[in-house]
Amino acid sequence: MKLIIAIVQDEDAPKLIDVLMENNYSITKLASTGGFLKSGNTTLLIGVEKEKVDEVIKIIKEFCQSRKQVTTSPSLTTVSSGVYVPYTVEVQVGGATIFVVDVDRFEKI
Ligand code: 2BA
Repeated sequence: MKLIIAIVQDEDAPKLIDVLMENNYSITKLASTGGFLKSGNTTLLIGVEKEKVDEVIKIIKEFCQSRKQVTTSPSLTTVSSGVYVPYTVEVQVGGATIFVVDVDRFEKI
């Protein structure tokens, strides 16, 4: 068995969860926060048989899109002045960040 950990954008999560549920996958949804943007994203835990991993990833690819996001970062203008000036940074946030890990043991009690 495998555990798929998928970090997706909040906007994509509701539809993705619906489709995965319709396809009989069990899901746990966690509200998470990206370390860089410090804004909300969604982490899904999906436990599946090994043979189903590719199908789940295919569904995630289909329903999660990459988007540009703008964030503000403080920058030290000069070392001598020591002044922090905020500047905007545009980043491309991926459709999904996916980890597939081995599950040593799975039990429901
Ligand atoms: P965040 O950490 O908020 O990152 C959002 C986007 O900002 C990233 O998109 C990337 O394009 C950019 N970014 C992240 N760190 C950066 C840095 N040090 N310098 C410049 N740009 C940076 P994605 O790579 O698609 O990641 C989306 C979200 O997936 C991340 O949100 C984070 O929550 C998660 N994530 C990505 N890689 C991860 C990893 N290796 N381990 C754990 N979580 C990860």
